[in-house]
Amino acid sequence: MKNILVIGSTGQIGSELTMKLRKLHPEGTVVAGYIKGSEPKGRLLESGPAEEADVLDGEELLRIVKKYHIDTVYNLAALLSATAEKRPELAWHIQIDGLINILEIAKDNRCAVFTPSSIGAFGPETPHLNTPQDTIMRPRSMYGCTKVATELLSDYYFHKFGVDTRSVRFPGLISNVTLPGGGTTDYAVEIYYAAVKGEEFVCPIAGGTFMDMMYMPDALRAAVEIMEADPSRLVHRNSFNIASMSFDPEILSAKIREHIPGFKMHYEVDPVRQAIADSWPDKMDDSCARKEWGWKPTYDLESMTVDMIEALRKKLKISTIEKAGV
Ligand code: AKB
Repeated sequence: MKNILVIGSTGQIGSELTMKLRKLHPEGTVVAGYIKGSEPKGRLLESGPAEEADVLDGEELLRIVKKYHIDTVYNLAALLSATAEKRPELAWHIQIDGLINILEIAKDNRCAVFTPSSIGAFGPETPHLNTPQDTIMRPRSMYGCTKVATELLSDYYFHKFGVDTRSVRFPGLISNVTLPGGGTTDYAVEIYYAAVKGEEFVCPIAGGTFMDMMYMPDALRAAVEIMEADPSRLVHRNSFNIASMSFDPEILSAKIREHIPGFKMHYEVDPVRQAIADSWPDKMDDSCARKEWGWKPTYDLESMTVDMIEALRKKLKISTIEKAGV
């Protein structure tokens, strides 16, 4: 029986991961942790317990871990890359001071911990094509600094104290349930909303800028599978490159146009996001994840685009009806 705490359960990843974990572990408990102001609603609230779980409040986290006999923590609390550039101290506070609170509790209460890293952990000196698992990591963004420190701290607590920490370096994640916010790769989500609504998309990332991207169902599976992997096979822990597709805004808009022929896009490049994107890999090599725990993506750009358009057409139609008060 598993008892899991998802910190950041109302965010882009958390809102879907919490529901997936509840389906996978009906006999256990999956606690939806949230911060004040972003309380869970609807099925997320109704399908299991929810607790205010601020990573900066260690006492509160400990109370939750003890109350539900938590054995695994998914720590998804983070400011994404563009927001972290605006509020660097807060990003460090949440991502690192918060992580230490979690790791200390995990050490004393024998919890496994998943804290995602990101393509943002790499920097301009990193090889951008087929970025190796083990390579130069000198990010220039605060988000990147926190992700490298997250990987190091997570490995430190494993080697020093035996805390079962594992993680993946997420590419930009594309999803249709909860919008991301403040990320460099957000454009690849927003473009689908604009296309389905029949709006022209203003792209903040320049044509020719390639980044790794992944559809949310694959990302959720990766988060679950790495935590279920046979530990004796893991040479690495924090954190694994995982990849499924790489594209630039031109390729993405052309793919959308195959399904929505009238779709239009023009560029208004955001210099902060562009500088971050330019420093990130174009395409990562994920062979270690494939070898050590059997990672394999299922979606490519075509199958993701078909699914995104269908899901958003359904979702936006529902919200139109709701707005109209029907
Ligand atoms: C961001 O753009 O900041 C995130 C990420 C790639 O980690 N989506």
